[in-house]
Amino acid sequence: MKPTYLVTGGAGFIGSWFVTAMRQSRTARIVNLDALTYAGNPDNLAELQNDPDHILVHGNINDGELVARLLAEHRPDAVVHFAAESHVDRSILDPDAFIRTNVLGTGVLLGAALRYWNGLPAGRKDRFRFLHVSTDEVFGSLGPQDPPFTESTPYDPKSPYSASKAGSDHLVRAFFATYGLPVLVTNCSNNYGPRQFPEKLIPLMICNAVSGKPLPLYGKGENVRDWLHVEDHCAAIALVLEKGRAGETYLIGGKAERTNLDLVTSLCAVLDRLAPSNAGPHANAITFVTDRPGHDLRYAVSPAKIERDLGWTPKHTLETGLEDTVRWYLANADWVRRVQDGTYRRWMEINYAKR
Ligand code: NAD
Ligand code: TDX
Repeated sequence: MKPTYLVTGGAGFIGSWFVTAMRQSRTARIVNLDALTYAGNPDNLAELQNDPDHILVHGNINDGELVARLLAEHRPDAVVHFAAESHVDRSILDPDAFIRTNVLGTGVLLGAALRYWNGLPAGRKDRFRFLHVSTDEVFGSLGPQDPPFTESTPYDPKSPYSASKAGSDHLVRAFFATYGLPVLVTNCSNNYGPRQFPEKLIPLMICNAVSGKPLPLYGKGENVRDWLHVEDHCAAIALVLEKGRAGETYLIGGKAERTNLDLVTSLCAVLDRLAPSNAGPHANAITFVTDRPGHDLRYAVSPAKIERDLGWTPKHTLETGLEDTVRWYLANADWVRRVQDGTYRRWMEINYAKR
């Protein structure tokens, strides 16, 4: 019989890619618990509209009774936990929501999962997994010449977002060490691809460029990120779920480090080909604005362990991935328009007007 996964945050960017991939490959039946915050979008799940094996539940991971009821009713074989507040700039302006969802919410989910797991019969108990999706930002910032993060890099988070994710990682690991709950933790680098909310660097730059707005780079654009296509990330998560060892952490990275300036310049070159502007090259719109406070200089991830132990390799290159992503945003102007509602415009005003 097909397994059932309880997925949290499956209407967001990465979660919706994972859920859609799991349903298209008929790997699992999905119960998708999502609070549908500004970042959660049922449009992201349009392909699954008539799929009886995808059940979208509008609810909060902090609601322990709801989580317990979903576990009792659907008897999942795994919990795959994506739900989080995920944008660093928002965490700087309002850390409370990050502590509530990322730390407390993960705690509620773990508590409910543990009680459910304790009641499972032996065979199912052995096979059960709680997979926690986390970020490379928990490791802090690298200098230009430092080797990339590995599974043994000490935690050193710097933003309220990364600190809240670090808190959730520690809770997840503690439930393994203390109670034996079979957990898996993945920490990945910056994702990109279709359906990413246009508050994050790449979709923000594409959306601003096509509407003739400035392209705001924080500081001097010197910060370095390691870019991973969301489809490669989701394939890695599926592999960790299937073959990963309980209690282990796996780092996932795209081996594609770029300064923000280099990345946005490449993006502008793609846009010049696919959506040329009458005002001249898109790169002319790059504007250097006040830096993000506590802005981590560089993230880079070594995926050596997941490559060696589980045989994962990314199939996208950054060059083709960026071009596909630009094409998607150009072809999906309706999706973009629908997410750029009043709340979005207020966020753009709050974050960029005074920079
Ligand atoms: P996202 O912001 O696009 O989506 C988050 C989803 O979680 C939304 O659907 C939202 O409605 C839901 N959600 C938020 N609070 C909730 C709550 N209290 N209860 C239930 N649902 C809730 O985020 P994303 O970019 O898809 O990231 C998914 C996960 O991956 C997060 O845990 C994030 O920390 C992690 N991650 C993201 C990246 C990245 O580059 N985007 C990189 C590394 C790790
Ligand atoms: O307008 C901008 N200008 C700019 O220069 C924005 C939104 C970002 N930036 C810079 C800040 C970062 O150096 O671009 C880089 C990427 O920024 P974000 O897209 O906000 O991502 P980042 O802060 O690196 O965090 C992301 O990767 C790790 C995700 O948002 C996290 O959820 C994930 O954990």
